Amino acid sequence: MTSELILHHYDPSPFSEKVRLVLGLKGLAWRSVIVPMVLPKPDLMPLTGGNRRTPVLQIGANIYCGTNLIAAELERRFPEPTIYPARSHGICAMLSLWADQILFVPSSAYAIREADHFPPGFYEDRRAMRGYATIATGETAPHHLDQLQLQMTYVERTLGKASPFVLGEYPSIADFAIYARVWWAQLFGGDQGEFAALPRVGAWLQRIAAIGHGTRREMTPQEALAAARDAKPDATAINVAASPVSAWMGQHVSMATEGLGPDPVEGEVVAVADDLIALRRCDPLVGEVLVHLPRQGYEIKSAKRKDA
Ligand SMILES: N[C@@H](CCC(=O)N[C@@H](CS)C(=O)NCC(=O)O)C(=O)O
Repeated sequence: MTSELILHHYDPSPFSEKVRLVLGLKGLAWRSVIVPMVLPKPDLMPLTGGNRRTPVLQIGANIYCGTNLIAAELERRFPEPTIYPARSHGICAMLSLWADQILFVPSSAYAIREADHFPPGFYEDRRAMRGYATIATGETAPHHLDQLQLQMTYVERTLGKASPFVLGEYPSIADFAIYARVWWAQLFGGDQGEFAALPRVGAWLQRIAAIGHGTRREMTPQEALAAARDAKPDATAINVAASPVSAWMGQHVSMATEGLGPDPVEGEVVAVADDLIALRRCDPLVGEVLVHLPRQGYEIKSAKRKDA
């Protein structure tokens, strides 16, 4: 039996929205597990081994972190329709990084301008995660919106009659990464005409929203943990690459993001591919799991086995 696609996410999560649209484009059925917006996340940690970021994709005992990696894995398993039309992997990766990291800044600062929409402790949690305050008050919100609008003019200039999507005729992961930022900025208190001056962007937003999320069915965290416990991880599907980091194969390592909020995950390297490293780890609650982490933006270090 093929394992179900389980997305650990929460509704007001822009990175999750990006993945939900991939599921929508591919017309997939998936199970939804809602994770808390702030730490602690006791039902997620047994699966990821320390990566708290949202979303996480679980397929049996295979765990995938990072939205670009999750999208690539969904593409590998369900190639049609593609999220990289006309061999656009490279440009998609570049545009996704722009959306995830550069567009991220004003869109998030604007989105979280009012505390009413967030659980208690939200700002403190994010401050601790990033190491700096991310709160946009009423005073700074217009500046962040201005920065976001400015960057969205790049998208306005890219879209045209013959190019309904960022890369032309077909939607791609680049559309979803960019859309997720605007969706997030408008989630609380939009639409107050934030993008009224950008008519092509306005029509494009509606086109992307119409793609939907596929077929979502809720699942409890306990059911998801049981699904991992009952499955065996499988590294054989990974296209192992000859790369400078393949020297890590078989070693016990710690992988942490280079940026703020490192969230280190430890395990034994069992596969190295162009875009990912898979770590095998054992958890008392779920047994053996394979945590797939992106190589992009992650640092890998030798670590001592706790049981050694
Ligand atoms: N590079 C990561 C970033 C994910 C991310 O930062 N997600 C936000 C939510 S949209 C997050 O994890 N916030 C903290 C949390 O959910 O605990 C990815 O592509 O998945």
